[in-house]
Amino acid sequence: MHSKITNKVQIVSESGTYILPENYIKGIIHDYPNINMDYKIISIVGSQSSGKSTLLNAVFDTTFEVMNVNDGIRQTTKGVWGATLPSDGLFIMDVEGVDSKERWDEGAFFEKSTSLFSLAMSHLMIINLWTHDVGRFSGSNLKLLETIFEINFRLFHDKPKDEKEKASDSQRKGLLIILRDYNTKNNLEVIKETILNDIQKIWKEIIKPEKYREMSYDQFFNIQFETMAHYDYERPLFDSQCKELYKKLVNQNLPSSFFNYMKDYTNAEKVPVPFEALDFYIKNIWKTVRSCKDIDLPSQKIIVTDYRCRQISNELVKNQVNPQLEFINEKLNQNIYKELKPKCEELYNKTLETFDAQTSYYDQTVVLNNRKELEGQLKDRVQKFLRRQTEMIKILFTHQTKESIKGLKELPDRADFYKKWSTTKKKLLAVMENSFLQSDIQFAEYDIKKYSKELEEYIATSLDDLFKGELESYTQTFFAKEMKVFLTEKIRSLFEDPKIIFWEEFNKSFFALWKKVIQKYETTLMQGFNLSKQESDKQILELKKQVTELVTEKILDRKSGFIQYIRGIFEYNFKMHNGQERIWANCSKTDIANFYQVALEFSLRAADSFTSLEILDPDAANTKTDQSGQQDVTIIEALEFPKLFSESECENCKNVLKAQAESELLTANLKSDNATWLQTLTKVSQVTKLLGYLK
Ligand SMILES: Nc1nc2c(ncn2[C@@H]2O[C@H](COP(=O)(O)OP(=O)(O)OP(=O)(O)O)[C@@H](O)[C@H]2O)c(=O)[nH]1
Ligand SMILES: [Mg+2]
Repeated sequence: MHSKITNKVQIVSESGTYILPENYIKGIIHDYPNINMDYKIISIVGSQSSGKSTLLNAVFDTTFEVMNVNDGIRQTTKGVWGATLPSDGLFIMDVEGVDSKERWDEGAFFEKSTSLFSLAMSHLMIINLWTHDVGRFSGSNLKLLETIFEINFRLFHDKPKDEKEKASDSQRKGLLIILRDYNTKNNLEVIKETILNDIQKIWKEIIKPEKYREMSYDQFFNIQFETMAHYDYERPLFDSQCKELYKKLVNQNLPSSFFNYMKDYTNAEKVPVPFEALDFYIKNIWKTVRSCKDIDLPSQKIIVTDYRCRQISNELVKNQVNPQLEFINEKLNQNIYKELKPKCEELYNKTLETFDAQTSYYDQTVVLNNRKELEGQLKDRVQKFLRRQTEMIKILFTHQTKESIKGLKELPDRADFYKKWSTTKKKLLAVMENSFLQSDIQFAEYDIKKYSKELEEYIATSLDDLFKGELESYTQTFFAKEMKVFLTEKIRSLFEDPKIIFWEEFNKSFFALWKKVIQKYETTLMQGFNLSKQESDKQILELKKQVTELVTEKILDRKSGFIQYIRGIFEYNFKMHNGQERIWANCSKTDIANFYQVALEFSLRAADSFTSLEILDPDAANTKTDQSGQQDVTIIEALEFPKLFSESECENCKNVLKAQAESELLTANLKSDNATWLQTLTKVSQVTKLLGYLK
């Protein structure tokens, strides 16, 4: 007749301790997972030794302790017991009888506790009454009903819904009054009326909280009746009534089902909590009952849901998440982890999927809060991973950038520098960006773009700086190798030549050199460094600047010996002719004055020429031509030359030169005069000699 029954189990001990074994509910849910959202709890209360356990055993085939007649009238069921009929979706609770003689002072409190507990837990509470007690209601029977009504107020905080909605109100409890030892001499209708009148009376008399004052008892309870024949005297009838009772308790589709009033309830309304959380729910309610606090079933549901969600979440973290995190952590300890994104995403999705599946039975608002917490935990951990990963990417690419720069610097020439430089830059940026993209985990909400941008900037700036530096150093090297040595030597030799005006000769040599080398320089700039004509011209100007700096430096080096240098020019031009020293004695005063004039003017011009740099621009496109048809001087444009010697320095030098020149002139004239006098003397002596001959 009955489905398999799990062993009876004690829920609350005789002393009032919650003792349901931890794995009891787990074991049932493991074997009968369908029970989770489809079960009902039935409890039985009534006076001691009123055949409660006997009835449960007869209806459900359970094995609750029953009194042995030979032991006399003594209490049998201690505390609260339970048994599950998994295939029928029933959880039966057998409760210690009320009015027990064994419990003296503590008795009333214990009775109230077990009654409140049974009422809180049950969908249907069976109230076991002796038929012959009805009408001459003994104190204990009345007291029991009164207790049930009173304690019911402690189950809820909120008002039940209004009259119309009461049928679907899950807060409504089923009360099944079973009349024992009922026989045909009794009149059920009269008995029912008697009981209902008594109930009405009790309801009126009990003290109701303000908010419930206007409500009737059937807004809280669905009261039904059932009769049972005498167990000993009418056993066949008793047994068939038990079978009927079983059907009405198990088959909700029967019109006579005791759970008919629940047929419109939603699944969530039907069960207080999923069966898997029943142990925690029972424990919690018992704890609340014993601490004399109001129960408030709706918040108990939330507490249990919250607890279960936490438990599910913790178990997931422990069994699924942590090992995976540890695995990823290990990988990150070694290096950048390429699989970080897919691994983390898979972990995140799978964990939440499992969480959702396991919590689908619970109140979703509570579930959602817990889900968010779990999401947050996962996000936190993954963010930490991302921090490490991005740090490693940064280190890697900083290193790679430095290595690339080293490689570019070490290139043997600059013939295709730009090509190699830009390939390196593009490749570095692309690989770097890809590394970050591979670590872009959406759910972690980690601003990876910020890091990628930072690194992008670093790489770009480093390579751009390298480019600028290389360009500059190429110019420097080019100047040093191709121009400096030659020009230095040239300047030195020009200063040793008194026959020339410095700039005229310098520019000739400079132009020749420029013509020889500039093509190579320009080609490297435009092909090797990919400069535009304009950029290249700018760079060429840079080269010209180097030339002017070198010339300036070399001229200024000679500042202290400048007067001597100019004097050298004067002396050479005055005193020498075709590499031979002039013989003043052979020169007329007029000649001397002429030589003097030419040499002085030349040396003064030489002195004047050093007041400014007069390096001509070898690239001057439009050299001006003056009226005489001679090309004008076109100084290298766009460069600010320092003055070599100031006007006054030059003037001073010229004055010194003039003074010295005059003294030279004097000497020359004197030598010439002496020669004339000597000549005269010689002539005189010759005349004298001749005269002597004539004598
Ligand atoms: N008159 C009568 N006696 C019954 C009936 N059912 C059981 N008994 C007897 O009543 C006695 C008590 O039975 P239990 O089933 O242990 O009663 P109980 O209400 O569970 O008792 P506690 O758990 O101690 O409160 C036993 O001796 C049964 O034989 C019944 O229908 N009519
Ligand atoms: Mg019993």
